[in-house]
Amino acid sequence: MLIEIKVPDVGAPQVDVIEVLIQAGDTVALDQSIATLEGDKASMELPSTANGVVQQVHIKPGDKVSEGTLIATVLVEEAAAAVTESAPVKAPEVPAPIAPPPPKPAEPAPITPPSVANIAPAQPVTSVSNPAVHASPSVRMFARELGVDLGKVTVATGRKGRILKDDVKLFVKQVLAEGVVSTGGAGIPSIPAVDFSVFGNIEVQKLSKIKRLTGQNLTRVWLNLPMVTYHDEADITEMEAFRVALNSEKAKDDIKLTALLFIIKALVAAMKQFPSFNASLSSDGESIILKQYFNIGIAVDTPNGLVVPVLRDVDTKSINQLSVELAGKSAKARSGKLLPNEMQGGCLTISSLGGIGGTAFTPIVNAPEVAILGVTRAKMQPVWNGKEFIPRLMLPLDLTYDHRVIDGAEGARFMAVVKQNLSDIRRLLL
Ligand code: CAO
Repeated sequence: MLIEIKVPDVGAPQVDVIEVLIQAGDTVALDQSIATLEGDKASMELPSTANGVVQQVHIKPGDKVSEGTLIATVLVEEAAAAVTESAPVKAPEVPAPIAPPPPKPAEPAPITPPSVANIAPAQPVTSVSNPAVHASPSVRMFARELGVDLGKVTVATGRKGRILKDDVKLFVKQVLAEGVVSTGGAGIPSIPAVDFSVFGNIEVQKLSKIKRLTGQNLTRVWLNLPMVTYHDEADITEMEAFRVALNSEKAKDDIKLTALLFIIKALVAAMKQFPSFNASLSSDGESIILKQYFNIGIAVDTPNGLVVPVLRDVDTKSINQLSVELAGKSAKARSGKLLPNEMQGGCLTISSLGGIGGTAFTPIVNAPEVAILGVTRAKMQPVWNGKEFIPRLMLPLDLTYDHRVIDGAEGARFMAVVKQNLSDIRRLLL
């Protein structure tokens, strides 16, 4: 026989239909939620009053209904009908507040120890009952079952910003695809998803694995390290003349010396004077680990993204040796053949955009290292020598450091020594 399920006394003259949870052909059980209604003060799940098969659904989201409005017709077995017809309507268990209380201030991000590995560990999604979010009890239950914190679901496609089941599913899909929770653990809301196709034609390209891992690592560093970037310029006029002379001598060999090789040497000489630049913060943040080896990472631009091969024991190698090693490692990096151990153990990194251009930029520290040196294009500039302006080749340098380990004055002093070493490379012999 056919049973009509109607809106019971909901304590309000009229309520809105927020979600319809059944469709024709569905089998419903007694007490199963079939729709979500929302009044001025609360939202409620409407339970089925019958066991059977839905024949027709008479409401849709957005409808206004009142006591007695027909919700659905359900075909039930004769025997069950006698029992189910008189089933009472269940009062809503946990009414969701309509006006959410103001959100709690975000908790500060825990400073997690940086790790050498590039892959951020996947954060488990936590099950947190968050009364401030706007969602029906059935969606809350669904989220609880999946262990999803509704507070982290930023796409809410329901009316008045209500989170629907599909929004929770989308969130879970995104988390699984990314391997991490996109909020980055600092209580920072993630950037909402936008359907760009609404504004014009689009093409979706998958990020390379290197780009995805680099992105995760950079985000982690950005959130964990208080970074400062200090800009300065080194006069490399003499160094450049020497470099050009050496290169013309070596024209018959395959070796080409670029400014970067001298910068590597100048940096290592400064690190010897400032051990805190050749250090890492211990994982508990209580001490500094000073390194007695000098390995320099070089950021290399490859078709698949940024990779950082490490030149080991730079202090023991000549500029010629370093030139061969850098050429070999950057070629390997560009052809994707660099081995993982060739990218590990760096003490400090150089990111040189000098071959491309630029006047300054703010590189991000390659944690757990404590600093990174950025280099942009050297340029002839008029420099005042006390009597007149003379043309000098000036190299822009950008030093970003972890302010937990390095103070501003120390950063400036370190940079002064790097500059001095580059301006008079005889100092590298000392
Ligand atoms: N000022 C002026 N000219 C410079 C220069 C500088 N600071 N640095 C390099 N050049 C010149 C070189 O002398 C060379 O000139 P010639 O062709 O006339 O000989 C030319 O620019 C190209 O140099 P290069 O880039 O091939 O060589 P390099 O040793 O300077 O750098 C490497 C090697 C691997 C670091 C570089 O090729 C590279 O990949 N840089 C990009 C790094 C990067 O992407 N950093 C960003 C990280 S943050 O996203």
